[in-house]
Amino acid sequence: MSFRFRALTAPGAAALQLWLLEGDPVSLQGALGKNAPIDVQPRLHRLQSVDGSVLDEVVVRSPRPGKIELSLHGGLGVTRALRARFVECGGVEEVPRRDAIVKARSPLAARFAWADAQRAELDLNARAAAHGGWAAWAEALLPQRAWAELARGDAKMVLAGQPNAGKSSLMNAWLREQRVTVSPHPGTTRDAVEATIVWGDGVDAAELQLVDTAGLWADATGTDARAVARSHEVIAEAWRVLWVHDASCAPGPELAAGGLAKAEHLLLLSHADQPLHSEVEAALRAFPGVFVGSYSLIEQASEAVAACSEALRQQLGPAPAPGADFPLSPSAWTELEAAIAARD
Ligand SMILES: Nc1nc2c(ncn2[C@@H]2O[C@H](COP(=O)(O)OP(=O)(O)O)[C@@H](O)[C@H]2O)c(=O)[nH]1
Ligand SMILES: [Mg+2]
Repeated sequence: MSFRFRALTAPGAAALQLWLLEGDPVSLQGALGKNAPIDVQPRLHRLQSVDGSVLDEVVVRSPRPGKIELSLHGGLGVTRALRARFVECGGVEEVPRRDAIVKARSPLAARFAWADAQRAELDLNARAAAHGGWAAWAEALLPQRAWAELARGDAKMVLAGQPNAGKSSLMNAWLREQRVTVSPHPGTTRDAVEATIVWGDGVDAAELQLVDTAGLWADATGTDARAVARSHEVIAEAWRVLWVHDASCAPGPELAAGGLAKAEHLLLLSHADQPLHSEVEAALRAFPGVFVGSYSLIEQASEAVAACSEALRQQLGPAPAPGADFPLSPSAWTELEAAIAARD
């Protein structure tokens, strides 16, 4: 005779933990101890560990015969002792089925993981077939691909531009704290500095990693050259690049189409409180991506952050609807891209 048990609360230390036990009533009585009160009403009980010492004072409730809910304190020591006792009494632990949902770190991740779990028994080919085949599914889904990266927590928004453009000022404003050194000396930020924010609203709020870079400068040598090389690497791997350019300075070739800037990139002009450089307008016309606006990061930092956020929202378009069949795994997206490439 045996019983099954599983945690209903997320793994890790917490104030309380809740467990569900199911099996034949005799095994369940053995699991809790022969004197344990088993009733539809919640009852207090001193649960003993394998060695006979009191493990915790727990609340036992049996909504129906063969099923027990157990609430106890949430410490990791209590969890270990509880598992040991149940295994000793012949219990078999069920791996939580909703693991991805429990691990989800944002509302967007949780709702996509939930929708994915509903289709766990279907393989990707079956899902693609239900949408008219891989090519048709890919065509419908690819415009929303950025949402999959956001939901996975992999989305990196890299702040790039020349030294002293205001990248760290913008990053600080976004984080609403002094996380990054802001300094008038070029190259103060040597390495890429990352911080995670929760971006977006309600059920679409997702983790977004902001990455501040040292910046790009043409005549760099020594450690500066290494910092510039690192900036290039981070830009190449970015989910999005947000270019920051000091509007009172001449733009570099990186902002023009054919330079580093791409159609999905964003551009913010800083130093709007200073005279506009004569070459900036032409650079704006050549920029292949989305122009966010001109701001003084000294006087209008929060407006600049709101504008970046809004530009990103516009660019991404609406998130996949709740319950939509929207795959998250990178392998699914590789297949979708291959399907589009094969069709072209
Ligand atoms: N007047 C003015 N100064 C700014 C603006 N944005 C940044 N700064 C100043 O420019 C300097 C460099 O800014 P920082 O954010 O460190 O630039 P980064 O090198 O791109 O990270 C600092 O002294 C900032 O206070 C702006 O819009 N207007
Ligand atoms: Mg900086």
